[in-house]
Amino acid sequence: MVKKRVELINGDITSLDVDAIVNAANNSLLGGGGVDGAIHNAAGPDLLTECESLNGCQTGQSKITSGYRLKAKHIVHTVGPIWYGGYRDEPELLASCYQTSLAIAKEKKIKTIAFPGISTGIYGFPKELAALIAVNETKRFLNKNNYPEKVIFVTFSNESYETYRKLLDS
Ligand code: AR6
Repeated sequence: MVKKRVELINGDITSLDVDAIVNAANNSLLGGGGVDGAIHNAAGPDLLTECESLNGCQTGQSKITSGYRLKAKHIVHTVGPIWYGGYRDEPELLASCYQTSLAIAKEKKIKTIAFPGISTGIYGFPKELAALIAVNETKRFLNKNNYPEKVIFVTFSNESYETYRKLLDS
């Protein structure tokens, strides 16, 4: 059952002992603020060196690297859309972030992958709509695929935790 393959945690994604964590990156893949900055800080400078070899990433697409000093073995870097009011395909692009990240997890036979709320910080995507897209795309993917075995949503505030909890309980 798909419900048993989805978990929710409120906390710092960089501390998780999972096969892969997802990074809310930008098109350059060369680091930034928010969760991206936290991941680069925790993983160490070798992450930047590998990212420099990737030639960036388009919005809605994802690329994988090693996790370096993280407990997580891999980092899936996905580039969420900047919210411009919803008229520039932002929902479709955010859905694509989840689809492409999960497709990489499937291809690499990653068992457990953890997602932060892509685009919901500096990029300004409305948090409730973003959570709905995250949950719907994940359930859709897990229904059709055996990998990843488990998806963990990682929130960074009590409010976001409640938003996901309600969606996952319904
Ligand atoms: N663990 C889990 N979630 C976190 C953490 C953490 N350590 N830190 C922040 N969050 P953001 P975006 C949450 O701004 O909106 C960077 O500069 C945060 O509360 O990190 O996709 C990139 O380089 C929010 O809910 O990413 C890009 O330029 C969510 O993670 C740009 O920001 C995403 O917030 C991407 O913006």
